[in-house]
Amino acid sequence: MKSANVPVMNTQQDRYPSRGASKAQLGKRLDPVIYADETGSGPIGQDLLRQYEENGFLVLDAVFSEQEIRSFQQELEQLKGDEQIAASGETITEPGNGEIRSIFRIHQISTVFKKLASDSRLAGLAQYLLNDQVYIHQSRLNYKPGFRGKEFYWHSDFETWHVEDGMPAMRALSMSITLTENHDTNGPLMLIPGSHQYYVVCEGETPKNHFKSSLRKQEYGVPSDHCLSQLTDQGGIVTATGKPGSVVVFDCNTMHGSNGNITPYPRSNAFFVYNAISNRVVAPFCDQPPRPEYICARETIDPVIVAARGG
Ligand code: 6CS
Ligand code: FE
Repeated sequence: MKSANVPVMNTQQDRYPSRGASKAQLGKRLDPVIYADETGSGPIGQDLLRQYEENGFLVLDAVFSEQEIRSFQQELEQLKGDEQIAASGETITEPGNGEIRSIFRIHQISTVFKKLASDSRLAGLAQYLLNDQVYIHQSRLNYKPGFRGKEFYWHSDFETWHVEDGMPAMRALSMSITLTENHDTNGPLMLIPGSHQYYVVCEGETPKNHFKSSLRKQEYGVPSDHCLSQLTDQGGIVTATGKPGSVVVFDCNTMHGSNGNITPYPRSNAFFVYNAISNRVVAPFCDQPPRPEYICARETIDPVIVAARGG
């Protein structure tokens, strides 16, 4: 049995090679966007389904009630002030100051967010779009505090999850729930419509313990300027603004990022990443050891039991 700290290079055929000796280029997506069996009726109508397939994301407004939102916001503040979480080594702080940037594993450390992760409005929709049972690959709160909240540079989550976590195919999606108002000024999520149809191959070797820097400021697994320009020239840039309680559903491969926040108003969101059970991670497609469990579920892969809305 190899010890955990010896890189276990994946010998499986790599359908989405990136980094290492790769040259920056726009590859093609090899997997469907919609896996749903569209013969029956699903939780969203045909128009939203087509929009998701074409753009790679959907913005759903007013999904949660005022009361639900208040409970999420109280939990957001409670977790931020939790000394045990701060000392856990699993919290990411903002570059340049100790302010909380991200807290991971919220579906495990918080009763409120554990319930939210299995809510049918989220998990039920994920199961439908991915046409499989789903598990939480990663969950997190991104606080993006006011005044000095830093950016999340452009990236495809899938490129990181494939290369560094060993996610085989594009059969996963993220749901971002707005917890504070996402204005066009306080660093809202920006997405490039249609970018999910290209696999953006990145250059550079994945550094050792890359997650220790990438979650604060990502410099590897990011598109070249030329590739990014090709995507934005084609698809433009959409900012996902919304009041608390709205949901952005985005495909694992949709190119996205967000600017810094110098306004006094935090831009805090909760993210749940639903991966199809049939797409569980294998060994990383790079020569680094697997990332820790709080960033990528590997030991604990439990299918989400979808609960009735708010149930
Ligand atoms: O490395 C990751 O898994 C994380 N990085 C970003 C910027 N988005 C996805 C995910 O949270
Ligand atoms: Fe991301």
